[in-house]
Amino acid sequence: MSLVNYATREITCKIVYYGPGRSGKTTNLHYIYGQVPNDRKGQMVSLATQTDRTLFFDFLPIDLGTISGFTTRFQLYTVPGQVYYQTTRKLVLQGADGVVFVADSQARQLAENIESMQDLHANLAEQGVDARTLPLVMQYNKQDLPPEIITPVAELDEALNFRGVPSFPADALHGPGVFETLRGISELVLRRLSTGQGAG
Ligand SMILES: Nc1nc2c(ncn2[C@@H]2O[C@H](COP(=O)(O)OP(=O)(O)OP(=O)(O)O)[C@@H](O)[C@H]2O)c(=O)[nH]1
Ligand SMILES: [Mg+2]
Repeated sequence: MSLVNYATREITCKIVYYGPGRSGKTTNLHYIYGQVPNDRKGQMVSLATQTDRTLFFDFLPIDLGTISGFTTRFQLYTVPGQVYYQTTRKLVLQGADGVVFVADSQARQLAENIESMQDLHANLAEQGVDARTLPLVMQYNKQDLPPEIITPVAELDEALNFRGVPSFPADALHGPGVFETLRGISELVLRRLSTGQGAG
């Protein structure tokens, strides 16, 4: 649902951070917000419960600068991961140009990751989106935790990354992997736009 305005030469794309509850989606946006200079970002809007769980969504507009003569903006959203916010997740997912799936690398969260990936596929199917071609990257977050309590990246890929899309180990709390992930999804979304498949 990217918006391309030829008159003003502006492109706006919607990126959705998806994944199970507490995987670190909001933390990604906070880190990005903290790093992007003021003149390249808008206000971050977060609607959260008192315990910091995302209630509706987070929203962060960032300016990527000029690409091929177009002012390019990305609107980053997070869905609420908790199972019972299904309706909100569908609303936030609507019209996404790209999805970042944030998995929690903790071994005890493997089933939640798988369930959330199935939920993503079901919601895309319901919205008539081809899950095989939508720009998607995987982020295996919380890699800072001790190796004995996390699932190795190769196993996470095996369990979750059916399409073999780019995957990024990350520690969103401290930063490593956050911008690599954002760059990964940006490239896929912009490539799709430039080949004309994403327009409309
Ligand atoms: N150790 C560690 N903790 C993390 C990391 N990323 C997030 N956390 C912590 O995990 C908890 C949940 O993070 P959030 O970013 O709120 O998770 P979320 O995916 O937005 O959760 P929902 O809004 O409920 O869907 C917080 O306590 C974060 O500080 C990470 O890379 N490493
Ligand atoms: Mg959140």
